[in-house]
Amino acid sequence: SEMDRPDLPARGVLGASAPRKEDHRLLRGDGAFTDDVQPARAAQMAVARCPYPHARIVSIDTSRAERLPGVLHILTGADIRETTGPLTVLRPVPGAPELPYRALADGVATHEGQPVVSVVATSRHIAEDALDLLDIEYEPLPHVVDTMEALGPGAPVLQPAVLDSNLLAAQTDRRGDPEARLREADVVVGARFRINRVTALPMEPRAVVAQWRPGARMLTVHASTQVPHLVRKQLAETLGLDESEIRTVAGDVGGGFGLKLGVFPEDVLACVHAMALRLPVKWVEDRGEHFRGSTHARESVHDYTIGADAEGRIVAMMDRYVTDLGGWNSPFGSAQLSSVVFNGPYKVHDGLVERRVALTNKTPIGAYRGYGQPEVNFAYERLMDMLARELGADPVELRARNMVTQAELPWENPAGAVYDSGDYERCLRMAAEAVGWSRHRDAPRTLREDGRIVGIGFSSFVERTGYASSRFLARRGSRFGAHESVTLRANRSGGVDAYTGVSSMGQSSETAFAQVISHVTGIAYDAVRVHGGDTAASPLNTGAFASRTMIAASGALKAAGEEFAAKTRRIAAYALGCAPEEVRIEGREARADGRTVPLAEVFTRALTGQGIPPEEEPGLECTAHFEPMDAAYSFGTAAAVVSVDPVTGEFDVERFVLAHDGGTLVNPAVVEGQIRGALAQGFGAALGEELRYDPGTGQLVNGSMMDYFVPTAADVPPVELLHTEVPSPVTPFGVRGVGEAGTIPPAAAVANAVCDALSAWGVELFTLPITPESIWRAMRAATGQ
Ligand code: SMO
Repeated sequence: SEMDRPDLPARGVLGASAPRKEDHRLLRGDGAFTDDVQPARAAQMAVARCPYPHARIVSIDTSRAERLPGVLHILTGADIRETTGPLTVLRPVPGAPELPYRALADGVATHEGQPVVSVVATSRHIAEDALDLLDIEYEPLPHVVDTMEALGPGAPVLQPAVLDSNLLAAQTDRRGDPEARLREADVVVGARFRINRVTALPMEPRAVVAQWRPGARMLTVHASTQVPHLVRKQLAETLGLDESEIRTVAGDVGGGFGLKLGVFPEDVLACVHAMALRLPVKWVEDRGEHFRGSTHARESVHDYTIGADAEGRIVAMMDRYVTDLGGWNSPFGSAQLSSVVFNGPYKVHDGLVERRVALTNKTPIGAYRGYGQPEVNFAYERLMDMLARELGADPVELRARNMVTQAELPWENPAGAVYDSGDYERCLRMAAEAVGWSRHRDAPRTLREDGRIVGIGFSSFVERTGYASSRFLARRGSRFGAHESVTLRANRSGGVDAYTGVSSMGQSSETAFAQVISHVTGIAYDAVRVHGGDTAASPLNTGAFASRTMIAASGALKAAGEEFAAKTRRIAAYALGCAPEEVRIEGREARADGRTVPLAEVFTRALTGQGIPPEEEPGLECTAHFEPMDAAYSFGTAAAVVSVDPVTGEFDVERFVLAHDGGTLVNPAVVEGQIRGALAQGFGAALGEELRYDPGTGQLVNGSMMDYFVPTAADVPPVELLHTEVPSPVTPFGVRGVGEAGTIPPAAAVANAVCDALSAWGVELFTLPITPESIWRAMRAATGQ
């Protein structure tokens, strides 16, 4: 019944767990990351960063640094103001005024770690030594690091030239009259939920190598990025160059996770230095810089309320939240998907979501895998359990009663998101069954022999993947579209080279794209090679984020593949002396009626123009662009089994089951890897990650791998994955995105399990991360101690 669409593929190469094409080079240490780009005579850049959360730059004296042998070039904010424009923002916060941001602080720095001076020298260590010789006089200004205080009276205003408070923007989506429904509701639950500030922490930090050939007017920029074509555009705008004068290349990218979603100050600085010096300039971020100078994520405060009638039917959902943007308007900040899916999988007519965006003197917030969805899931799923307790209802049945049903889809939520298709309840039932919920439900929550109490918690979610059409984006003020593209080019070995702007960052696009091309054309999977991430060798595209790559690219792969196969058949038919309709492409051959011609011969004919039909043009190269008609919504339910020591708050996640639907699976092994990887990041944020600022000094106090919790294999609980495969009607082949789902449910499922175990005390958790200490404190609060 899942496969009831005739246009869906039977499981062949599309749907197989094909071995990853990327693994050969990566497992042999043969990956080519930005740091592997080693041009002769490359100069190295180091960056002096503001040590204060908020400071006026009174003066900069670079003379001592300039005299250090080996120092080649130094830039300050004044130089940058003359030579570049502000960094352009890819996706401005809707409704927000522009906050011009330069690659180096222009008079005032608004966060610790903001670049102030950049130095290029013959080696990185000389460049770093030169930083110590810079005489920069700062006048520290009053700072604010707490999100709610930043919006309160008396807070220092970060952008006084543009704003009279730290409220950058406020937006409300509403449908119906949720306030009236709440007044009439039989039960209302609500709380303030605090989401921790975390960071994506890719294994490879950011990196850039810029090379300028003035005679050719060509700037070649190798960068570790998810969006080479967008970085090219942003660099052109900021540097005042023509786009044709820039080539951006992303080689292997050692994790992006949303963090590498646009141009950063250091990219611009490396280019400015390279153009001034006429030498290649390289910068590779170190981990300390990464913690302060890249982007953070997630930090937000949700005041969430749900009202229901006595039967447990939800009558209103309201989320008023503040998202903390940090010190400037980063290219991709502000957790906008919290608004889009604020009601999760639950059917509600009357709803409201209000988003306020606050500036604080902290590292800017950027995108991070999940992009707003883990945050809001924690709030609404905690409240679903609290609602169940208020009503004396089974939390599984309460969820099932309120989920949008398969028959009701497509369905538009109060924020205007159109959920496309799915069977939400089925995933919920699968997860509940897998953890033995019906037995556990009625069992007393008593001490086990080891002094622990076992609890089970659930989290159901709907996840937006891909992100809608360019028309929708234009309404929201986005500066880019929604399309993907590919060029397929025949080679004389009898294979296909595919060129895409998508860079390879762990999402297996080379593997999955080759599967789709092979499926559409009939050409052997092994004969398809995917080249990604080079703006000079790929048609214009959007990039790899928002779980969107397969959703958008599959349409381009399909269209280009069909055109490519049709011409292949016409030339093969000419060679075989038959009609094109009689030709089948199989592996590395074209066949008709028992006779075969190797594709190497067909493609050689095409590329030489010798031995092709007279009306046929030589060459065999097809480019297609595709824009999906809307986002697809993945969904699922996680169930956590947790044991808690009620005295100390120590706990273990003993089992974690995720029943998930990613639509048609192009490569199940890749999907499983994507989900497990995202779950690890979800557990990190749920169980320990938290970037902490000292309110007195405004300093990040745990900005190192020694101090910041990152889950290791030993910290990630055992995970059991279950899949359903409901095809999406809005995407080619019925695919949904799968890259981010795992980040969404861990926090809510684990918190709900802990609260289930400790329900006799009425313990409720409202804050992330969940730690033995936070549980112990919640126990004390609940028992009035
Ligand atoms: S947070 Mo993702 O790379 O859209």
